[in-house]
Amino acid sequence: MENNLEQAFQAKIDREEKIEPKDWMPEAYRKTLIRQISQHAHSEIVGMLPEGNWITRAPSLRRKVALMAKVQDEAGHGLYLYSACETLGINRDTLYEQLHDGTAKYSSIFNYPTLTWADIGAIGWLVDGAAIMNQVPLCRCSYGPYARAMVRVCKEESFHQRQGFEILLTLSKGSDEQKNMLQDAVNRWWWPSVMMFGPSDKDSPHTARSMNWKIKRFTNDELRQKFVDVCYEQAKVLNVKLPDEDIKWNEERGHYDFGAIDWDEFWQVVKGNGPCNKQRVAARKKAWDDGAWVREAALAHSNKRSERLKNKKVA
Ligand code: FAQ
Repeated sequence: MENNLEQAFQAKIDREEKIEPKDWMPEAYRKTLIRQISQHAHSEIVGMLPEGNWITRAPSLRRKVALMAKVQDEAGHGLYLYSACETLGINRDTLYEQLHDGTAKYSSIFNYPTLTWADIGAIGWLVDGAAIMNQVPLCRCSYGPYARAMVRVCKEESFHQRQGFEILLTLSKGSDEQKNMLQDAVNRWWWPSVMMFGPSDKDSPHTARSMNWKIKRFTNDELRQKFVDVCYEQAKVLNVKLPDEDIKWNEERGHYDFGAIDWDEFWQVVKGNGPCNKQRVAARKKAWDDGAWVREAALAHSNKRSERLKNKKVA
């Protein structure tokens, strides 16, 4: 019986039909989606922190308004993604608990500090750029609610990428000090952005199955390569050097070769030992604790309202 259901499920995926919340699905598919979508939602919310750090110090009103809008967009992405995740039968409080107690991951990239204004540009260009590369294919993910959430997220992310690039382009035409600030930010954000795509395919335990289920449409290494190819050309426009001595065009492959990734650094950051991991989780826990009175007030209001409605019905 289970076998037949599984075959019908896979056939549906192979026909490029979407799986919806009430459809039968293997437990492992459900768990994989909860893991990936919740990690993604947490990343959006934690990702607000390094950028939020610069709202009060943005160099002009125009930059401040754009940055505030971007950070708000990330909150919105987190909310769509938590909602998509809840359709798989897990509630939001449990998801938050998993973030706070460290059982759920979020993207390694948000454990690095934002030291100068150029870092805000570098996040837009490189981090949003990497996010788009990874997320556009997720618009075709086999799970309907996730795929639909990603359509809007991607539209907004591409705008974020452009605002980041424009910040850097402005710096690239500025004083020597501004040009140095730009180069320094790219030096620090390049490799963590390249790592964002996850472990290389040979060390990625989930990729093969997720490709078969059409949750993922490309492997981590395929997406990483596309990212490097695109960024190399964009770096020329910014007149900035990517901090990789080994990056060069490979005629045979039709791609840029690039240097070795420091996987030890990646896993250290994923395991909680990056420069800002503790600070990020502490900030999220504090926000949760500080919001307790709002949750209590909202609950008291909704209990009162249902009581009133019940009394009305009885009368
Ligand atoms: N950081 O076998 P795989 C954004 C973990 S949103 C931490 O390859 P999978 C927007 C992985 O969970 C950025 N952990 O796993 C924004 C797994 O651990 P587990 C987030 C990582 O799932 C911009 C283990 O390693 N985007 O930036 C990372 O098939 C600016 C083995 O890995 C998404 O989440 C990492 N980088 O592929 C916001 C996109 N990479 O669970 C603010 C959706 C891997 O076994 C400002 N997610 N791990 O303990 C995905 O596409 C996939 O989940 C991957 C990982 C590609 C991230």
